[in-house]
Amino acid sequence: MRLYSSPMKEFAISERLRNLLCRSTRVTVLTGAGVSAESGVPTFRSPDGLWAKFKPEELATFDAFHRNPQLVWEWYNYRRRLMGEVLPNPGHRALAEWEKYFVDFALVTQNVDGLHRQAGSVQVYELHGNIQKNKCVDCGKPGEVPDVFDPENLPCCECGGMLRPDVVWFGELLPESVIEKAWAKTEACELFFSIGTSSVVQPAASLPLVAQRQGAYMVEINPEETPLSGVADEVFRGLSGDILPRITEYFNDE
Ligand code: BV8
Ligand code: ZN
Repeated sequence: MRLYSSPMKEFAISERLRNLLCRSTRVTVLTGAGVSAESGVPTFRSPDGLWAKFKPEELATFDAFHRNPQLVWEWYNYRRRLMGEVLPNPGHRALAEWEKYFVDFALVTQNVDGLHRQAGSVQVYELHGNIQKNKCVDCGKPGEVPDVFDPENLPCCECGGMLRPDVVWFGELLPESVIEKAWAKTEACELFFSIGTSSVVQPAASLPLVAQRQGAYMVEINPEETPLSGVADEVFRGLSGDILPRITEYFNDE
């Protein structure tokens, strides 16, 4: 395992990665909240992260929504407003470039902020859903929710069921078709990047290990140590918005 740390004055990549960037066709990337941090979206588990103020079991579970839908809607509306004000950063834009460069590129994200698509990525597998979408608790149909609504008058579906954010909460299964495709792309890839994730939330955190076990070269990009750092083939200790554009410079660098 090779480690390159920030500040990336003397940025370099291994000969192995340089060759893989020029020769690989099947490349899969997993991103987490860290990729959106430089856009101003707070991450979940860093000291100033979203969870610092709340506990996951308080907000991102169906029980929490059932117990206190007002509080959960308040939190999602706060995050929706925040995500309406932020823009993709150089890390998102670099990954949109990568999709054009590699023949079979898959972008698997845990993020619900939609910033990858906003940056131009097309083939995005949103493991945990999308914060801008809503669905009915009873019939599952999508539904529109006004930006601002009276917490005493929560949004409902035409069938009478309550509407909820269409994201995957703790204890809920990931959308079957999405996780199946993400898993298949992970099992088939030659090169796998795990970027901006604390590698804690399952089943997403298993993907880099599944890739490595089937023979892919597994790279981590994160300013901090994670449970994955010790087993990754190469680690870039820095910010994705800085490192991803630098790695892109090695494309076609025969
Ligand atoms: C499921 C959507 C089957 C909502 C989210 C095994 C043991 C214990 C528990 C479990 C287990 N297996 C399953 C579970 C349960 C649970 C789980 O994993 N719990 C964890 C806490 C242990 N998993 C589930 O419930 C999943 N469902 O498994 O179904 C099942 C069913 C019943 C019972 C068991 C199993 C569903 C998980 C989905 C939860 N939904 N989000 C919403 O967003 O509102 S998770 C939430 O965490 C977000 O999606 C987030 O993306 C995700 C992961 O967090 P990260 O993205 O990694 O963000 P984090 O802040 O943690 O880290 C940011 C990183 O970026 C840091 O490392 C930081 O250093 C770095 N960084 C910061 N700045 C930068 C940077 N990196 C690069 N550049 C920068 N500039
Ligand atoms: Zn309904």
